[in-house]
Amino acid sequence: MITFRLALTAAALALSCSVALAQDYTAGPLKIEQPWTRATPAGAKVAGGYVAVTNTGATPDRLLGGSSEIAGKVEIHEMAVNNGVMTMRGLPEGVELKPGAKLELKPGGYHIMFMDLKRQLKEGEKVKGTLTFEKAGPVPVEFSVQSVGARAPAEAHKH
Ligand SMILES: [Cu+2]
Repeated sequence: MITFRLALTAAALALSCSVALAQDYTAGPLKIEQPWTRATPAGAKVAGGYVAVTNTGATPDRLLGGSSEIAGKVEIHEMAVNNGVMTMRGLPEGVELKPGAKLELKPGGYHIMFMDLKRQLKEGEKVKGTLTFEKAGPVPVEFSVQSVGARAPAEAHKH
């Protein structure tokens, strides 16, 4: 009887979690919150990736880049407005994670750039990848794929 009830509970949990929700990760003093990306149109060659990283440690670290099953390469980029024009530039040195500070990679600012996309990204799926930090090293994460126009990751459900 107990086994039966457990199985039911597991099935209910699996159902309520079928939406691709963004997840949190930790790597040493780094708190990595809700990596996400957006669905892409057919034939797109690049996609942006977003995440928030809090450095709870006493020493700085750097987000250098990463890798992903869906991209030929993964870079860290910055969007900035120059003379009224939105431009994007690669940051080969990555971006600093100051002790005690939270860095948000989000649309319109710092972002992860998936280059040489190998396939189309579909809303609701999860994409495996790693984020590479200077000190914390490579950290495996999953990016949840949100809608084409999403500005933020889907809210995490409370169980
Ligand atoms: Cu970019």
